[in-house]
Amino acid sequence: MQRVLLTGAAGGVGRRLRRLLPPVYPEVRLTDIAKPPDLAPGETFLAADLADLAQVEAVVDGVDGIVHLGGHSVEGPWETILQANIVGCYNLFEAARRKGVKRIVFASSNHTVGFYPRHRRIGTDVPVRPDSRYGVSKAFGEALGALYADKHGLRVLCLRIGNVADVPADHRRLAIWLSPEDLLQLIRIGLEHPDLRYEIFYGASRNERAWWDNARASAYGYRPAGRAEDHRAAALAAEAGRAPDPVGDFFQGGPFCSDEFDGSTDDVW
Ligand code: 15L
Repeated sequence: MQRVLLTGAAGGVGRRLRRLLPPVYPEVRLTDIAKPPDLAPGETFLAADLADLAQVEAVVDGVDGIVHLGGHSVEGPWETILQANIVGCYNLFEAARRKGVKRIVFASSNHTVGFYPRHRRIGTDVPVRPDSRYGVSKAFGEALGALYADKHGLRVLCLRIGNVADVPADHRRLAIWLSPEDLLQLIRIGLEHPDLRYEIFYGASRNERAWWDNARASAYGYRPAGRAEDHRAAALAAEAGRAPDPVGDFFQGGPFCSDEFDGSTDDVW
């Protein structure tokens, strides 16, 4: 794997990966809708709007693998999600097919399964239970990845990312935190593992409070090094003064579940 494209390079996760990818991959091309303000002299950047297929084809041309972080990374109005995450994700997979790209690592999200309760441990084989339009768009991306793997032979790894940060930010993130270094380990499996065709992994570090069974990732050799509990005191201190959220605190997706929740059904509990 020589030439790698990183979409969403200007975002928080993209910024962290820009430090970690170049020592591993000789040629990293960055893209986003607008140039990152902190672009370093050696970094190669090409702007593209994911909603424009011709622009996406131009940026994927000549790369071997793609790490697709691009799109809208939280809940948003339907039009925003539609263009950035549905149309944008389709354009990315279709452009990759047309240009002969071999592998895609797709940044999916824990919000594909956010309406599972926290007391339930789930693998990646459960039906999706999205907690937002954003979560639905990520489930769409996972399905699209399966289509392009089965029909067109792309090798695709979908990462249901918890929360990428230098340290876990709060109580919920103690269960779902993913260190940037562990994310790199997962990406390397997606871009390099010879047996990988299509898989879904959870993007989480070695978190003792995890709600997820990440056996598929372990089977491919994932050995996370980050341990959320090492940061427990600071994460719990960050909770001080937070108002209780009965819906968000019960379900895995947290505030994405309580946002717009209208309480009109008991079946979800
Ligand atoms: C996500 O999918 C978001 O991209 C990220 O910004 C966080 O909100 C994260 O989920 C989370 O669940 O904490």
